[in-house]
Amino acid sequence: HTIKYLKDYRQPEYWIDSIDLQFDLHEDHALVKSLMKIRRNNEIADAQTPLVFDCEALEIVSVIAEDMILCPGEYGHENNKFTLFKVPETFTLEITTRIKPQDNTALSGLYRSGGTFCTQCEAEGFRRITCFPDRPDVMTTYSCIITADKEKYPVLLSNGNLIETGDLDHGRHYAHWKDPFKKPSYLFALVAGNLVCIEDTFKTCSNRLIDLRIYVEPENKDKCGHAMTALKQAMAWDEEKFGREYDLDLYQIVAVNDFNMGAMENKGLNVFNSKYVLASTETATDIDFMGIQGVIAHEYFHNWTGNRVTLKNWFQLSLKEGLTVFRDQEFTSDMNSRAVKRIADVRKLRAGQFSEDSGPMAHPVRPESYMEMNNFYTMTVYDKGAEVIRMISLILGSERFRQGMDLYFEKFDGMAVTTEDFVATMEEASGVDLGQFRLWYSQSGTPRVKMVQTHDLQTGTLTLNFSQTTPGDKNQKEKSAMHIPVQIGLLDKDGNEINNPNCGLFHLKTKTDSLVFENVPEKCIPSIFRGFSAPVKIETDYSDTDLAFLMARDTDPFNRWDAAQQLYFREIDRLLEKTQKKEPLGGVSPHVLAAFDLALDGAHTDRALGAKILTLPDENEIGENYENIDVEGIHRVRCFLKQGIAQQVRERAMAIINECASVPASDISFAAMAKRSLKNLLIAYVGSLDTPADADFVFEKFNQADSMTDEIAALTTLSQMTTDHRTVALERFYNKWKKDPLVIDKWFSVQAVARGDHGAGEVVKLSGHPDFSLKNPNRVRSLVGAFTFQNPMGFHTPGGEGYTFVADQIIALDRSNPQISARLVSGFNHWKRYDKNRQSRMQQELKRIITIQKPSRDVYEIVSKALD
Ligand code: HT7
Ligand code: ZN
Repeated sequence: HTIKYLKDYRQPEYWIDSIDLQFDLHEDHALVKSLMKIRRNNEIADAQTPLVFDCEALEIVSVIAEDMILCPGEYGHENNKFTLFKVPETFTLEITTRIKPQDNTALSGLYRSGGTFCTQCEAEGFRRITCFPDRPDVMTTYSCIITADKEKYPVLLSNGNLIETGDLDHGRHYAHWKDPFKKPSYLFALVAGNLVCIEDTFKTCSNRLIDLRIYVEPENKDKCGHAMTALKQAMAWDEEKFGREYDLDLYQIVAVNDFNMGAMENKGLNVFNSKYVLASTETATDIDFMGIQGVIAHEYFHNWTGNRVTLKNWFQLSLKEGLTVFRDQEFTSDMNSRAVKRIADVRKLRAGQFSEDSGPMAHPVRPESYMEMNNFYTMTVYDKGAEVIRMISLILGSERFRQGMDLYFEKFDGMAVTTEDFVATMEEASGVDLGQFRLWYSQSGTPRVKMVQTHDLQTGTLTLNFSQTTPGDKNQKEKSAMHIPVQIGLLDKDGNEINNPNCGLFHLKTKTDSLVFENVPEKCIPSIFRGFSAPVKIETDYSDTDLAFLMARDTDPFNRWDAAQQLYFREIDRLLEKTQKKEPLGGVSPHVLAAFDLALDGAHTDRALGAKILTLPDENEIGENYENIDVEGIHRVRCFLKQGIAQQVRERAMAIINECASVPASDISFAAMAKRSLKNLLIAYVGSLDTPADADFVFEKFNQADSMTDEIAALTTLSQMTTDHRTVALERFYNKWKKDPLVIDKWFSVQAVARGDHGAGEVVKLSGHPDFSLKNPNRVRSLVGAFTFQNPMGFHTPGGEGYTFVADQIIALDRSNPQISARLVSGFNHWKRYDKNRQSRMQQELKRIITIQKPSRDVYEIVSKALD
């Protein structure tokens, strides 16, 4: 398995000016004819330079160069490369390949999902369809003719515009598509199936009418409305906020059940995991509705950030992904609540990306090397990448940021470029120096920032002393100081903003620096990193009273939530120390209970934010604070804290639950979702008390639920209780929903994350359930993924049964779908942070995985880095 390095990047030796594809789809194979116009890149190649294309899992049927049939000896076909040894400066090449979509379990290239043929070409799937320079800097115009049986596959789709359709002999038919825009091969798509569509239109800012179509299986036709609304919202928002208009006359989305990721932004023909399209309030939760809105928008925004302006090479992945995540986060903030969206994103970043950044897979936002590109669709590239864009927009200010974006599109439309091109353009448009800021792209690891206050009440001088460090890792042993934007405000003792010239944006650029505020004669509290202005770990000298004050009074809603988190973390830490010393836990600190009580009052005015503030960090988020993770201790003290709070607020919680009960299931407005989230959070608190009366109460909520949000929330709470209602509810739920795969995924997940203290037995048993299958990625994620990543007690069972179970799944899955298999391996990445027993068991499983016969490149890369 070879490693590819950014420093080795060279331009392609041959350009492909156009490609005409013809697909003949049959039940047991597909024939792919590709006719290319090829031109030598004279900047780096000459007449001696062989033409080398990528190819994988292909049977080559024929090769014709300039109308001359070549025999096998005249071209090379080995080690996933197709070679022509000597070629003219320009020529045509026709290659016919035979592939087996029905046997393609990796879901990369052309494959079948149920009765539908579909493609997934990002990152390197096009080479599994035909021989081609499968790299994003080769941009080509595509035409595509599809022929197939008309009855089985009435719908034939590809990128761009439909040119012609017609009937053929033997019950077959064809469709001819042409995409006027040049694109890299990873954006090619084809779909053929028995699908129905819902249609709508969108009028653009220049009055062009765009046809919008969402294709699904016939039984799901009534579940596409929300996705269509989201698409139209996204199209309008991109015009308003970024001046970006859609460019083709047709925008198509297809939902498939078997998909490795969330969705794919193929030009004019997005292919989606059905999870991010289908929704009705009976079958989808509010979180699902939000997820659909975000992913539909994300893929739409790629049309400009990714498709029109694309990547020079895969090391630049964050150029499109970080930027597009930033754009979808801004969209969601504008459509719903900015504070709530920010909190959700930061929780994800802290739990997932910070942990990635401190483990064996740590890499910069712009990686320097990779073995398997699919392993680099990471939270660092996506979510830290989005944070980097957010910091640029903060440093430049929104107006100059917009000017920078306009210039970026103007300069690079139709080109394949780099993150450096992006940053340089931002500098050019704004005049701001981002020299040191570039480290955010090249240096891995999460910076730690410490803030210590000194306040001289006599002189009225408040000094905030900042220091920053980033721990060394394999990428860079010594880290340089970063340019860290710190958004700061000051609050007086009544919670009013103090107007001081030094409030606002502070640029921390050196290892230590101080910010001095004059004329602050009275006690005040600084509120720093407002809105989480930089993706760093923050340490402060706040007292518990300061945190409780910020939690109640900060004018920055994100920092109110963050203060609550810090308060919970401190309490957990205090309790954890007691458990480790085997001391009795006593009770929950009165100041924490008082702060919670106050927050419950505040939840009346903003329920969505209230629900976030009242949510305890989960066990993974807590574990992230410790170098050595005490699995049982964390579980125990978190339960203790939750129950302590529940006891205290039970009566008030009941009142709020009743108050929020009236919202109709069909109402998916943000206000209605907020009510449901607060209500269900409080039901979970009550349920944590686990008395028979509480069990009856939650069971009643389960039986009364008229939306999936309420139903799954009650089921989740019940499944963590000891009551017999648990079994009845799970069975009832299964029987009600057994025909709906997306709901049955939820049924598996609920059980996968519950009862960790009972060991891994239930999950092992569920993997033998007739509805469990390794063939469907959503199902694998819902059981094995949820267990591995969201059930620390179960996965880390001291006897090692959790590890063995997951390793068995990884090994089995690696033979069929390496991408999904490799994702699971990262559950073992932090093995060195556990006790000796767990360390040795996890290490043993990693070794077992890597010694199987021929592990895939995907799995090999993650395991070998974890073991290193
Ligand atoms: N750009 C898309 C990435 C993607 C993908 C990557 C590897 C393997 C399968 C995949 N499916 C989709 C999705 C996105 O970020 O929008
Ligand atoms: Zn994306």
